[in-house]
Amino acid sequence: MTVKNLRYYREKFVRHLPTRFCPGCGNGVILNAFVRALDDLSIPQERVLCVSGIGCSAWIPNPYFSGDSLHTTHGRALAFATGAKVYNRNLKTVVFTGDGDGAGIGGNHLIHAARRNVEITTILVNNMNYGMTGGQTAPTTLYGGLTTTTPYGNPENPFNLTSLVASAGATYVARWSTYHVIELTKSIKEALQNEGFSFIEVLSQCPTQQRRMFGLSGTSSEAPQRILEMFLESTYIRGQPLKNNYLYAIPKKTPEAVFKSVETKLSGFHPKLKIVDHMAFGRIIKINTERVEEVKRSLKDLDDVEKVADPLEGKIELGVFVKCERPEFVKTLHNIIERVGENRYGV
Ligand SMILES: Cc1ncc(C[n+]2csc(CCOP(=O)(O)OP(=O)(O)O)c2C)c(N)n1
Ligand code: SF4
Ligand SMILES: [Mg+2]
Repeated sequence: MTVKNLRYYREKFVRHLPTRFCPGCGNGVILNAFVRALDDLSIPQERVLCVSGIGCSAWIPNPYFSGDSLHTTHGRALAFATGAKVYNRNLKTVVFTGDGDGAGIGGNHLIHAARRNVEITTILVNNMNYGMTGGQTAPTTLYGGLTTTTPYGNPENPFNLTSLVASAGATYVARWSTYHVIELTKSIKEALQNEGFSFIEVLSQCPTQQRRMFGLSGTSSEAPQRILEMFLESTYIRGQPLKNNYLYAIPKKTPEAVFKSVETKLSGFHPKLKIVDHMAFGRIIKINTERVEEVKRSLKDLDDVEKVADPLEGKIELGVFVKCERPEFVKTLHNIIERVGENRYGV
């Protein structure tokens, strides 16, 4: 990936308008990764059509991307994009959608576009809630998550979107987060070159709504950084060597209140302790140690600790999950149209 001056990308690819995104929102990071991918592949803007539905994430291309875009109705971006692609196969058609837009109201379009293997790159911004309308629960909200419609915790389990889309038939499927910008940019480049349906889920920070969701009680200005660090803490990358020299203590009270007793209990092991935010467990104590099994045993009889979690417990897998070839819908459709014109039957 070649890295140019930020001003270059801004002048070339971004409309100069006041931003509507809240401070620290992940949507700007995703636009940034997208335009870098286009630039790296030397895809001219005139060859790109961005399509979006409704939601904060739908604003990434429209109005901010300086190129053709179609801002459609809630959940229907993929239906519009399919029509556009059938009409003009030469367009690089890219859908920006949210988790509510793409997996809730538009969930059916998503699985069928994947099944058909339509050559569309879909970037689904998963901020785990309906950001634009005030932080309601989405089909991606984590179990127990606090949203405005689940103030006592979400009773539902979230979709595993990459598994869903992979099993529906997409030929490129990946998941990254707004922390993993280099990998995300590389993935967008791969998706844009795939002759078929490409799907990238991006875990994205929505400080405005996720402060409540993840119980981040600090100031609003520190939330974006804390959420990004939480994405790093709560994920692992498929195929990369995993560290096993740490574990987590999930406290019964606040981690600050329990820190001292954990430190005292483990003093003989000389571990490094740190309070971290974790998507599955909230604010917990991370214990770095080479003597994991002994530390685990020692913490078992500490009253202040609810549970000890292994490194991978509750973590979300990132990476590229599918990269394969299958007949593409629009190409097949045009072949059929040609055969109909020539009155030829059969495949
Ligand atoms: C048919 C219809 N139903 C409901 C709405 C209200 N609405 C606007 S945006 C939105 C949710 C968007 O959530 P998501 O796709 O996750 O986008 P985010 O704002 O989180 O990026 C809803 C329900 C609408 N605009 N149209
Ligand atoms: S509500 Fe969330 S997703 Fe929407 S602009 Fe604000 S931070 Fe971004
Ligand atoms: Mg959302």
